[in-house]
Amino acid sequence: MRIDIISVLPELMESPFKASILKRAVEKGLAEVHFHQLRDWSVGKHRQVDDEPYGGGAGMVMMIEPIDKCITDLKSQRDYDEVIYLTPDGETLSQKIANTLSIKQNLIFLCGHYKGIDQRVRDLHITREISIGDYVLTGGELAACVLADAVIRLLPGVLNDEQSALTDSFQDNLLSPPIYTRPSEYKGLKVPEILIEDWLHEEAVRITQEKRPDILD
Ligand code: 6GU
Repeated sequence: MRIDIISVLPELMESPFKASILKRAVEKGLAEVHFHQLRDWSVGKHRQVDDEPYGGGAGMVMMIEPIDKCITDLKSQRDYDEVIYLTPDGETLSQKIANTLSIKQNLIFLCGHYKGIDQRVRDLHITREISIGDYVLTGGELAACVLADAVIRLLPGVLNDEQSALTDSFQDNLLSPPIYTRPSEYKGLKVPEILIEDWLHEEAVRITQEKRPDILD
């Protein structure tokens, strides 16, 4: 999968892909994430990407021209399955949406800023609008990272068996049960007996498998 992220603040999004599971996914070539500084497609010498809204009102609007140029340029290089605009008035992100996007090849994420983007960008290029919840962030960048994380971890080969996405909360409409690890008692707080019994049984099976597989049924 390839994700192209268009933003006025690409540097805000670099670290999530430089650690842990996402880093490994990128290193293994399972996911490619490319950042594009929108100002590189601005026209004037001031690298302007926003302007006042027609009809007045507070806040600035992201201009059509730099965004259209950037997306058109990307589209000339490959076909994109979706051009996603990250915006608080989009469809709320869910596991189902992440699953759907995880089988796509090429995605564009456009991060909104200020009061939003010129409506004509939406009409011309945007195929899907996604929000990560009912609250307002300073821009779409953190939301783009959340979406990329939710999608990339589902790509085959990204998680190992123990981390398997199939046992995730939400994947089967069941939340995860409470889990525990050692010590069995901490400041009087105990791990439920039954889990210790299960663990003892598993240990017995494991040791038998190792030493006397012939007596196991
Ligand atoms: Cl995608 N963008 C912004 N600016 N705020 C949000 C959001 C997106 N999703 C939830 N809040």
